Amino acid sequence: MGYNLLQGKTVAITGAATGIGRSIAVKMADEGANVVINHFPSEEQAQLAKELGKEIGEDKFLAVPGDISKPETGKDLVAKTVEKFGELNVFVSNAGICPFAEFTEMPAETYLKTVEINLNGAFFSTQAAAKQMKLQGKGGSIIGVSSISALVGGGFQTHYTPTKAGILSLMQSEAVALGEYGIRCNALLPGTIRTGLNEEDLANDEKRVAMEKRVPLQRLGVPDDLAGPAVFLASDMSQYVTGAQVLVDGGLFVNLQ
Ligand code: RM4
Repeated sequence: MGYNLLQGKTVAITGAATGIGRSIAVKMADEGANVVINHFPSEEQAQLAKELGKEIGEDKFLAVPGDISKPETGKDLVAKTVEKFGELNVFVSNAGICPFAEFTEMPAETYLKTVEINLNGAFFSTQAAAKQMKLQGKGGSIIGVSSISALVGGGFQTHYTPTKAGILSLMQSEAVALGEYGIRCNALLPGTIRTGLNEEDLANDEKRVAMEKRVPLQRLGVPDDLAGPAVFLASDMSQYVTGAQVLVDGGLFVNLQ
């Protein structure tokens, strides 16, 4: 059991049927929060969401399917959150894709889909969350899951890294726009975390071992490594923190060896 850091709070998390979003959902529930998740509308994701609901407890959980790239999805997620739990206190914009691709051969569709889901999805869903929090007049916390890729390049991620840099910048601007309402906006910057996003990429043992060797903590991250920092940014423990970026990368960024 946690420390009740989110007791009585209601959180909504996008892309949370798997990976980092799922780990954040479990930890926030453990800290006493009601948890609402968005997930891509597919049978597989719906089943994973159902299993998550059983783990968290149906009375504290709601799954709302929807394509996060569409403006109406964020609005629907917020509306259903308020309908079941009465308010929204924390919003985690986590949904994202990273189909690794060679730059010069990348189809336009790959670039456009990545921007639409990662950046447009973050903009529209956090806009809907902020509107609700502003209406409630009780402040709130918005967390954008950016990435170490906001700070460094990726040879097969020319479509993806700009979206992660955009999410970092979005949190900085939302922090300025929403400060007067007591709504804090911060970015989480995961390093190389083993999730479905990079399962194929890290299946290459040579690349995986090379990545592990570059990390001062001498291991790649796992989704649970993001849960604690997310709870910190969601809770009153970070009451004077807004517009900030929290690197969760085992020291990878500072190790240029
Ligand atoms: C991160 C970073 C990792 C990669 C994931 C998909 O931003 O680049 O190395 O595995 O994206």
